[in-house]
Amino acid sequence: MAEVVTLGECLVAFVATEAGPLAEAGRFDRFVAGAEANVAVGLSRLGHSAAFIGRVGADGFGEAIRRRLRGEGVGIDQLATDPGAPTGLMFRERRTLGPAQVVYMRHGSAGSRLTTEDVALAVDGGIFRGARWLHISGITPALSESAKAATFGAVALARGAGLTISLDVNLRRRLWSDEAAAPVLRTLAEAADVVLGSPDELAVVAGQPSNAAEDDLAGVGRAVLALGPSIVVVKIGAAGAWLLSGDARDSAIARPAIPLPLVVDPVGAGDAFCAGFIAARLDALSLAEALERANACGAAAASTLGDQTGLPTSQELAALLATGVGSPDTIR
Ligand code: KDG
Repeated sequence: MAEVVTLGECLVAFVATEAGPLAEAGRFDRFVAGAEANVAVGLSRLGHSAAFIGRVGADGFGEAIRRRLRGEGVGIDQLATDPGAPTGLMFRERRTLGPAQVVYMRHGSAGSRLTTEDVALAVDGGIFRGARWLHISGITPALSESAKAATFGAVALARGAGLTISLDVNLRRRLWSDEAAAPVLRTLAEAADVVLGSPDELAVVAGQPSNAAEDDLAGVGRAVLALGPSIVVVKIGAAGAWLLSGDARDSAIARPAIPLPLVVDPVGAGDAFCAGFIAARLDALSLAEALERANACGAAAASTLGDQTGLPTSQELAALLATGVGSPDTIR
């Protein structure tokens, strides 16, 4: 029995050990990644049970994912092994300046072959029994038509089961264009209770140009809120986070980020943020406290290499919140 259910593609990520262009990268560290799996691990470390629906290939990478998720206490009874396709992989360079290049090897992967039947089987198997929350991201519907249908299927079944639904927009422009993504993400946002995203992602959900939030962030937030969710959370990275809720349409809550002395690897920080936010809401904390926890989890993740490495435990999070600063010396 898990409090939070999520679904998507869990990948193996190879991250260059040294900063520099991918063309020159000769050594890589191997990590388990994938936005929704990162959230599940984040929740588990924060003391909340999470289960993951997905597929991996019948290969060593799939086994690495199983071992990792199982070891973190994530429920993987509904993580199927697909003998007909490999586990998805990604390669990432590291940059000290400018955006880092990512190469996916996930087209036709096992994870992208998720189906509505997989979700229905998981639900018939009782995955929603005792669950309170479904978390989805905008990556899964970008993977394939069947994964898109699986995402919508999960949302419909979760709605019927009375779960709270969160959508992390996670617009991946290497998987689809803004034009292709907008109507799909919008429909998912309409069905969600909580929508989280960066300003440009939320603008796309709102049907506006991706730079619309530069001039009118509040307008973009309100446009997403008008689609139906009761909470819209804007992740602004180093500038912290901001939210609008249906209870207080005109008054936003903003919280600053924890200043980091060094951003080691920002990838996965958004997932850590989601885990912190969901965990706080499950703990019945206020929206402001949820933002503070989310920011702290994001900072902790960005301070280490790999998506899941720095996801804090409850004790680590408490220590970070108590000191409130990002110097490694202050994290006890
Ligand atoms: O949020 C981190 C993810 O972007 C990363 O783990 C890989 O899921 C991934 C994706 O599709 O980009």
